[in-house]
Amino acid sequence: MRANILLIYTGGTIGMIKNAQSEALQAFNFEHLLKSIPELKLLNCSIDAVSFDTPIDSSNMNPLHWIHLAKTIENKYTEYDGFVVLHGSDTMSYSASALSFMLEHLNKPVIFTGSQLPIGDLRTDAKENLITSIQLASLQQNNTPVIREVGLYFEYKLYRGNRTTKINADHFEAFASYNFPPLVTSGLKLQVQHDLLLKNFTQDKLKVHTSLDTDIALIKLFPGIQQAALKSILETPNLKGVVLETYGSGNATTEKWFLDLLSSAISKGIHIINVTQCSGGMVQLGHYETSKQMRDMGVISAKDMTTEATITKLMYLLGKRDVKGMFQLVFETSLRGELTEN
Ligand code: ASN
Repeated sequence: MRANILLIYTGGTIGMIKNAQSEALQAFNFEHLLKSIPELKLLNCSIDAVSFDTPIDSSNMNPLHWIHLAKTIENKYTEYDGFVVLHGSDTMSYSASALSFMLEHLNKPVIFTGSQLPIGDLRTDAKENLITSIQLASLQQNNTPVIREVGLYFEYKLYRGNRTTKINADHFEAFASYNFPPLVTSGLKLQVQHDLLLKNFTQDKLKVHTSLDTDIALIKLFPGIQQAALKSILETPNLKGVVLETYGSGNATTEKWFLDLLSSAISKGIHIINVTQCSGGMVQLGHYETSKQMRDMGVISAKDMTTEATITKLMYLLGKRDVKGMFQLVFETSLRGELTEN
């Protein structure tokens, strides 16, 4: 069966051109991008495309754009077999993570991709990234999509979107997924790791969640962090959740002022999520003396989630009314393959 694919263009380097005066790269229109890849006509699938009215550099991405993306997919869900989202690389891991939570019971592929060099550049990585993403979104077995989750394809690898992080601003290999292996590797053939794919064989209809709560903060610990700075963040009006980037397997200073600030925030109903600053590995609260008290006061473990997945999961769960009494349990459970349960 010839798959129907919807390309959703949000902007990013892939479609950018240099401003003649300032020489800065800026987002350009979608027709320019499509004209630059005549190869798309050779693919064995039919492709339609929609574009953001104003394509953006992904540094301008925000939750309203995620809602727009999720609704676009919802409105076109039955018409298409797969979706490819063209997105700037800077915040692609945040968007892919957010969409993974927002699209519940997804049973079609949503593949994020982009490039490090614009499509018009002679050495561009855009063509391979885009063409292979479309092929991945078209993969079918017994007339059903092989990939049924949000993925991120870049430089010969398809990763689970909510496991990725941008690791390099200069290399073509811009993304990594340190805590989960690639779902597909593109060599002479597409090597699909079927056992790693999410098995969403659900009969439930796609459910799109658009209520995201952004009353949150991200705090990265460093030796010498000041009480006044932490206190002022924790006293932000309406604050509902904090992602705390800790050391190693979830460790932090045991100074009294620090633990007192955390425990008073928790007693005010603020959720504190402990995620590691390390690129790989897992938070294990109580493994060291320097995380035991946080565990005992009710700090939540992000386990081996990325910061991107932790932040977007926090926005998603704070926006859901039905998890109130079970917030910690739900946060520490894998909802879309974003963490390893142990
Ligand atoms: N600044 C660009 C963006 O994220 C970077 C890229 O796409 N490579 O939109």
